[in-house]
Formats: sequence, structure tokens, C-alpha cells
Amino acid sequence: MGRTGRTGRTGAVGLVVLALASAALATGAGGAHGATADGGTGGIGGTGGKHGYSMRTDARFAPPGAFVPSAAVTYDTRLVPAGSWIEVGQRSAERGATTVKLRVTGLKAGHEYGAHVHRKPCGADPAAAGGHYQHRPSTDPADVNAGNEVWLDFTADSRGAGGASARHDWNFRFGEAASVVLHSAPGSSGARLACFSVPFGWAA
Ligand SMILES: [Cu+2]
Repeated sequence: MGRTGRTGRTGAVGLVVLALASAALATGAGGAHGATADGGTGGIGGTGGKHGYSMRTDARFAPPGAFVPSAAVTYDTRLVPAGSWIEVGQRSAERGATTVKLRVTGLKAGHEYGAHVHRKPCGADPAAAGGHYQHRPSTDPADVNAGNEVWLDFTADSRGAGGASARHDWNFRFGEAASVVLHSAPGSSGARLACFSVPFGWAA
């Protein structure tokens, strides 16, 4: 009984720390309009809960080490110019379906981009974002697909704008989805051009 109680309190403290960390991430997203979580333990970038989770955030790309740092980092200013814009939204229902939406402007007209949800936040090194988020974690190349991962490939229109939406009947696991990476080609083989750290959440 006593052990159970201690475990419960430790869990609560852990949730508070995570909520603060998520809030810092959302604040750091520069231009983010914030994340909202309904129910659960609540708070910005929160844990979701009984009523699901929804979030929307946007930023303008800047090179790593820019004087004004951004949550959106470009590693290739030819295909993702500094000042180009990205928006990512997430909507997750209780115990289920998740829709992730992507919008961009200011990219190279007519170019076909790849885009996926990655596991870690962006860094100065394009590799910092880690691998693709996978619903069923796997080392089998056959599991690298748009059903097991969140793919948001798009072609920029004549004005350099684009967007994509992906819906799955599953939700993210706690803390395992943290960024959207733009690639030089659709599918899973393109070079990493740019990365946007995103406060993805989950709904129990
Ligand atoms: Cu990717």
C-alpha cells in the first residue's frame, strides 16, 4: 500500500516535469500559436487525456546558429530558403485516430519534397532528429512506409507553397515524436533539407 502511494506521487511529479519541458519546447517554437490539450493533466504541449489532443505551431526557417534562433532550421537554403514558413498541426482523438497536417510557403516552385515525423527535436546537425517515428518500431526496411510512419510528402506549387495531411488510426507514444523533417525527394531516401521541432502530443 505504502509502496503504491510513493509510486503514485513519483508519477505525478514526473508528469509535471514533462509538462514544463513541453511548455518550454512550445515557447521555443517562435511564432508558435501554442499547443492546447483538453483534459488530462492539461497545459501547453500537455499529455492529452480524455478528450484528445490538438496542437498547431508555425515558424520561419533559419540556418543553424542564426542570430535569432528558430525551432525551424534549414540545412539547405537553396531548397528551403531562410524565411520560408512551415506550419504543423495535430489532432488526436481519444484512444485513436491522429491527423497531422503540414503547410509550407516560400519553398522552390515545382520541387517534390519528402517529409516525415521524426523521433527527436532538431539540432544544428541534420542527424539530430533521429529516425522516423514508427507506429510499430522495426528494423525491417519493409516497415518504412506511409502506413507505419507519418509521411507528409508534397510538391511545391508555382508560388512555392505546399501542404499535406496524413491520417492514421493510431496515436503517438509518449514523447517519441518530436519533429518534422523536410527531405530533398519524396519517399524515404532524400537528403535532410530542414527540420521543425514540434510539440506532438498523445491522447490516452
Ligand atoms: Cu524523414
